[in-house]
Amino acid sequence: MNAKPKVYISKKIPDSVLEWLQQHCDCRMWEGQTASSRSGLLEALRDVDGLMTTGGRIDAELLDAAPRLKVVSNISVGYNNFDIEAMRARGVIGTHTPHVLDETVADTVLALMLSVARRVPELDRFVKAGRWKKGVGLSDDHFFGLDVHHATAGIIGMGRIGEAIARRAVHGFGMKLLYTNRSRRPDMEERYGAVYAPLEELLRESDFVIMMTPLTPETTRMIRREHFAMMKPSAFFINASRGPTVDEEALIEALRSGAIRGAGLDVFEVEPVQPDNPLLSMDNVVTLPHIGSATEKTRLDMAMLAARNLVAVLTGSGEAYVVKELQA
Ligand code: 8YV
Repeated sequence: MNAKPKVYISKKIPDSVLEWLQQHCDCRMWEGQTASSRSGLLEALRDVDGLMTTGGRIDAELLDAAPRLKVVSNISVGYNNFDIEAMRARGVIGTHTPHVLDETVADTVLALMLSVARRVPELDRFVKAGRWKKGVGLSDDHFFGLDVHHATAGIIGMGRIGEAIARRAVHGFGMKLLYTNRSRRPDMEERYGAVYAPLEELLRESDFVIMMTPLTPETTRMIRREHFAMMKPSAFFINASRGPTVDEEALIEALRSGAIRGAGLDVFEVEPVQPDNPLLSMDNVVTLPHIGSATEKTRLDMAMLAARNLVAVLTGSGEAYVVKELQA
């Protein structure tokens, strides 16, 4: 009988997934609470056939330290951590976890929209600080927010998650929908009345600008100072894609100057976000620690799909979600 392929798991995964993986592979898992050091990771990869990971950079240095490596299985849908050229040059396959997180991330986006527009965290702090001394009257407009229902949402990046947001926005909140995407989506236009718009038009007309595009060289710093200047002063900027799709300095400036009304952010240029980041002291900004997909069920589903992807590539049996740039 052939020896089982060796795999290294660089972050703790649920027991049930590890047990399943152990039936097919000889597994070693990083047990630390914080991420392993880069040198420790490279050392661990010396004799493995597969790596299961979340987000660490997969570049030439790492690949050269892992001469047997055949597959890197990301426990995420995004794969901007892959150096595609370096992986292609060495024939290393990369897989990811699409589909299973779409609805959960869309829920997070709606949570950010509602939270920032209706000022939920800010007013929660107000109540808990014992500052609620009288009823909120008709003229107490410093407590008022803006409506989400029937507002206009502009989705930048109309993929699977964008569609799940569109469904909630249109069917749940009666919103009007604009979108930009690499290619037109007639299905979205028919199903949700979504209107395909050039970026500038979307920015000018949306009450909520929602970043959902993957991070690629083309989308890096796609939204800059001039783009915030085009947005309505009453508009909210929502980012649940990747921090570097936006010039964060420009976002900070737009929030400070009142060029836009607020922001809901699950992602940042540097993560974990630095404690002195000005975004953290703004009442009109709602922040989350990159938890778009973080529900119990979805994180379990993602880990299981990543495990299945790994085994499918290593054993040559079953389908794997190989990222499109590395497909044969
Ligand atoms: C991940 C994500 O959980 O899937 C993605 O691309 O952003 C999240 O779902 C994140 O990468 C951390 O592992």
